[in-house]
Amino acid sequence: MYLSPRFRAFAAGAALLAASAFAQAQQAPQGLPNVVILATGGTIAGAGASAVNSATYAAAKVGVEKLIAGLPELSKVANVRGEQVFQVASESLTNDNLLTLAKRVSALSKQADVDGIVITHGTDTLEETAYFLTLTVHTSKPIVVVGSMRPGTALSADGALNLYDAVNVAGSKDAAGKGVLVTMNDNIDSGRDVSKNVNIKTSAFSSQWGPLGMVVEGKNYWFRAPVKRHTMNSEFDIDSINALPPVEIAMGYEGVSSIAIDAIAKSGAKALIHGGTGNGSVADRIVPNLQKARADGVIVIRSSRVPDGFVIRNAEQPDDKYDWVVAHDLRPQKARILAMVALTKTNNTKELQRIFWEY
Ligand code: DAS
Repeated sequence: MYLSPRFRAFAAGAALLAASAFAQAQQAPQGLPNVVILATGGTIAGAGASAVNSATYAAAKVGVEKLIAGLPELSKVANVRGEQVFQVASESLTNDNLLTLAKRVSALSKQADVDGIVITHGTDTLEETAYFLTLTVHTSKPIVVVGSMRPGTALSADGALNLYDAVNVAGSKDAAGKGVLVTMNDNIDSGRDVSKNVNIKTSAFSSQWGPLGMVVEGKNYWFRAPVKRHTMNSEFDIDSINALPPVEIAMGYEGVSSIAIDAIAKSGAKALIHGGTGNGSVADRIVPNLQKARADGVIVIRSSRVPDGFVIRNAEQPDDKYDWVVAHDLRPQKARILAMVALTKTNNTKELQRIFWEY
């Protein structure tokens, strides 16, 4: 049968269109949640020289597209797309990086075509970013921060399963409204509570109050929910925060001097977190230095270097008398995050103490 060249061209074009529509349909199976992965660097994007290098490697080397391409299983659980926000080791992230990331998360969370967000992140400061996001991003959509303790090139690397879990949770309706979450080593932890407690094991992350649940083979198992204020119930909103006030940390230890406290007090810091011994104890000889810092307008917040428990107000020190704040169960690095956020709204110590009880 004779077909004119024009018809043949038309038929070929139509066939191409049909093929690409079919491929599109294959690529984005209907009914899957839309999950955006924001990549910032860290070990989960790391690479080592050999498979036995589980601890010696370069962080922040692998781009987000490669992370996604390296995990084809993701396409069965969500329609995933990636954005490379930074490519850094998390110990080097700055306050400005934190603001940029949180504002991007906030913007994406408002998009109707985004059901959940995953942030791949270095593990060193993951707990601080997760807490900052839970304090300031107004969404009930799942936001999941994830890292890995070993690079993808290592034997028994943990990044792939951590990322698979994170995308599963981020695409899960039952993960909504639980604040920012962290999926590491099969656990689902609260971004507020979780900390890195071991510097070289895949079981590094834990919360003293326990995980919220677990994710196993793509299914979430929940056992508790957060009680502290977060996300939609937070009085802080990243969309109206454009700078974070400087807050520094001084640790307590046997033989401590006032060098760090005096330097911080003179640095223009708006608050000083004291990571004290025991229940936030302060060596007698440096109490006057903290009192002077307070008199000069610096907010003094007592935390503890002891990982678990919580600082009891007016126990080790007369906080009412000195007009100091206690950090409740927050470790110094988390107390600093809350202090920076709180100080964007108030420097009233009674208000600040309320905020430390509630968040
Ligand atoms: N340097 C660490 C970081 O980027 C590597 C990691 O554990 O992710 O936090």
